[in-house]
Amino acid sequence: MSMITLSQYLKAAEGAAGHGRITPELSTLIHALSGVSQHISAAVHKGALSGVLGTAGTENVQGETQKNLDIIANDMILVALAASGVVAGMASEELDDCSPVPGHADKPYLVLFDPLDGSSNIDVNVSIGTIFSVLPNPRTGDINNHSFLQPGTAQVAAGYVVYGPQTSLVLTFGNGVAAFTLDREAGEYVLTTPAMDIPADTKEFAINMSNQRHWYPPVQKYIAELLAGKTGERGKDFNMRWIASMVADVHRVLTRGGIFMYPKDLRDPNKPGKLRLMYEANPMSFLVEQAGGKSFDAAQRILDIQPTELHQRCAVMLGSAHEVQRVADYHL
Ligand code: AHM
Ligand code: MG
Repeated sequence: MSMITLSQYLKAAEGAAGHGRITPELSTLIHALSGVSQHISAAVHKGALSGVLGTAGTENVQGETQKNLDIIANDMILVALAASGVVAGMASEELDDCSPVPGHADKPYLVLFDPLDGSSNIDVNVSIGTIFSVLPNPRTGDINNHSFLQPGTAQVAAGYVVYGPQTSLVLTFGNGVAAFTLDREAGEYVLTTPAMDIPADTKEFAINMSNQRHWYPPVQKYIAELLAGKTGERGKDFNMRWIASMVADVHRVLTRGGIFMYPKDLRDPNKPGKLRLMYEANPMSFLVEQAGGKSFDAAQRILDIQPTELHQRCAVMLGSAHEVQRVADYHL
């Protein structure tokens, strides 16, 4: 079998017509992320043996308890991206404010990331991941939080790495979605799925059912019809899967279809969902749309949301086009 490594893929894409958005600088940035993700993967793989498990005893800006690995992964990515020489600033789930790279305010890219998504799964040996979103540097002077407040449609690249039974890197530059598998011995990612494609129909859904009593009526109606199965309105049985790592749940959707939902609910009307727009919902929505799927919050296409805050939250419904459209229609 002839193998295409990530380096070869990026090199070819840099020169190819129709891939105008893959500049050599963007390629350098993806190389930096690829390298650091291999170190994170190694630490995750060793688990308790590498001393990275457990709770750090601190909280992030959102009041969530930080795990040791959240902080370790965050620091590793900050260092790698700053050293890449092509990044002007970074923002992360684990940082209160953005982190400009000193002396690099003119560099072409800004990166937002969730260093270790699915934190509750770290200590129990279940798949977790790193999610990233790359934006152009608006070059309006110094880098501050405002520089990052661009809608998802402005992303020039997005992706994630899932640390599961295999470590996989899934990438888009706005021209389809490619998936790579880490060859640990060779120390490089190898192209294993050149074009991910989400089927428009599905029989699989992912939602945290324990929140059912808090949902708004459109979500109640939609999930009730899925649960009704063959004899109900939909005339088919649906299966449920919930890993509780967005990165792993979305990876399943990209691999074989499905709908993933984290709706806003009645508990706190001022909290529009749990997941974060800039470094969870936007990159995943870009990937899902590039693979032929759809992505909405409760009212609109997620990629069209104009952000007003770095850590803002939104509702998320993404995956197989027909199912996402159906539940979106119930909301509209
Ligand atoms: P995290 O970024 O702190 O790990 O939180 C986000 C995670 C998502 O990966 C996942 O979809 C969701 O939170 C799980 O929520 P729940 O605990 O309700 O199952
Ligand atoms: Mg997360």
